[in-house]
Amino acid sequence: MINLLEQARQWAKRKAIISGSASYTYEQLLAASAAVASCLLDKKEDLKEARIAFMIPPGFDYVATQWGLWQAGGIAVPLCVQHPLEALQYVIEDTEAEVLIVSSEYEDMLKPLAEKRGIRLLNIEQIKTFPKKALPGISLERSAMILYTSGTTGKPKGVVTTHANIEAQITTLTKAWAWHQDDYILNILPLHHVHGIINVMTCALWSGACCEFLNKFEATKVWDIFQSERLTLFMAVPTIYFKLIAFWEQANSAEQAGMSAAFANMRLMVSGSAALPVSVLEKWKNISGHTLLERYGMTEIGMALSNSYAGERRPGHVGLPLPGVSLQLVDTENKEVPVGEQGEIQIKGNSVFQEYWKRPEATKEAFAKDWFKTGDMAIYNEGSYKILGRNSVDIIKSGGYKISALEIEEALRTHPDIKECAVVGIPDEEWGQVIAASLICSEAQVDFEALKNWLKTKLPHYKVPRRFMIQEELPRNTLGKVTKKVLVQQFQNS
Ligand code: MLC
Ligand code: AMP
Repeated sequence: MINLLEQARQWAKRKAIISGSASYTYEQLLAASAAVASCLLDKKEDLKEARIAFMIPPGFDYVATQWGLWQAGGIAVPLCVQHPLEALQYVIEDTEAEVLIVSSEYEDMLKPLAEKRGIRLLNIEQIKTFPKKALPGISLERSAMILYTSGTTGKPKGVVTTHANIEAQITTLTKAWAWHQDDYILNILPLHHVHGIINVMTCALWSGACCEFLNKFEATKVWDIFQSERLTLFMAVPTIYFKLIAFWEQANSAEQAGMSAAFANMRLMVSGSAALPVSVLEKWKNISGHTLLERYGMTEIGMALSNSYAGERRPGHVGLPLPGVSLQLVDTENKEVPVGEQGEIQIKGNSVFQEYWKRPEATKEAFAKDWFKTGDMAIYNEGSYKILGRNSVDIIKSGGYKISALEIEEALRTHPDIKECAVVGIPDEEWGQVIAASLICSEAQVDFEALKNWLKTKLPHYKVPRRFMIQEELPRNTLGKVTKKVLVQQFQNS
């Protein structure tokens, strides 16, 4: 039984979703999702974990689709609404999606692909009023969702979570952060990653709260909504707080005073998905009066560490394991490190994902016995953990998105003018890291703008390097940790 839907029945008449000028109750959500489920089932009794990909902007239709396919026994594969066709195709093909649900604006783009691959294409407008039929019972052990994440090897991998995993991820957060039915949150995050899907949208809907959606982050719109004083919670990546601060700073002093007075009803503001610079935490405190609650998580595990809701929120730290999450720090030999020494974070608990989709070897490698190896380094420091960065320089986090340096290098090496290259993330207060590429070229002159445009066609789902450096020769073992660190230094000094 999917308890999220059971929960929703008790809030039937309450407002669940606001998008634009439209508002929807839990009752409407339940009805539309049952219709979606009925249409998906067609003559079947259970979709038996068929992958249902969907490309729908944040809002009512997105949730009706997600809840609908879950009730029919499908696995949710949310597609990024900003991705171009090539990137969508990778996800659709890798998951072997059987059905593709779209909102009207994406139908033309996806129709040829659906036809070519024999995928059933449905428009959400046409299915959300479908006559209701009997729906199967879905046990919590069944797979529920596949989200894509980059690693140090190969193409992005699909992270499969079960209904039980998702429920564990939600319930630990709703308790720790005291969610209740009178809460009101704004979602400005993309809905193909856990931060937006679980922490914001699903925690709200589990709690009987209201979730308002904006299609895309815009500082001016978010400040307007803050000033309406309807929010009680807000969650974002550090880059977004940086941009909200920049917007406040360019306002005149009367406007600034008005903006800063907007937080009386706000009870919690959270930051995560990347390290929160202490400077951003402090500026935000001066502007809003709120000390951001920083927490640490990952697609594979949901949220693992959180500063305290009611107690101390220590700058530069991510607090303690959430209830139900076990954590250990280990050395390179997989032995627990003594307290106060740094080690890799390993996580165990019901919130930990089931497997990488169709990649048994990668799944096996990701675990040490039953501990998931996060690849993040941390240290325990007087009652709180501090994240020290990743143990691989090849994973870049930029704007809260995970990016594989190796994937960009592989693409760059296919360019006729590039003989060798190395890609690194360089520290940046706004983006966390910005991508930089060090190149050995066969031509003395390289047109970086042309190169960027070329790269966009090769890596349509990625942000491309912002900075380039031409080298005579790259340090030996450039792909190893030490020499990539040298490159980072060179970029920082240049
Ligand atoms: C965009 N730009 C960048 C950039 N991204 N520049 C450098 N580095 C980057 N990473 C540039 C663009 O090229 C463009 O410049 C300008 O910024 C505006 O681009 P945009 O795409 O419109 O950006 P914007 O909408 O402002 O997006 C910024 C953002 C977005 C922060 C809102 O990146 C975002 O939504 N991030 C959230 C990702 C997220 O949810 N992660 C959670 C993963 S789950 P120009 O010059 O072309 O105009 C996870 C687990 C956990 O991590 O713990 O939560
Ligand atoms: P993703 O794979 O996109 O889910 O990103 C997860 C990664 O984001 C983690 O492995 C960390 O490297 C990083 N991350 C998430 N939260 C934090 C945080 N509060 N501080 C530092 N890094 C974080």
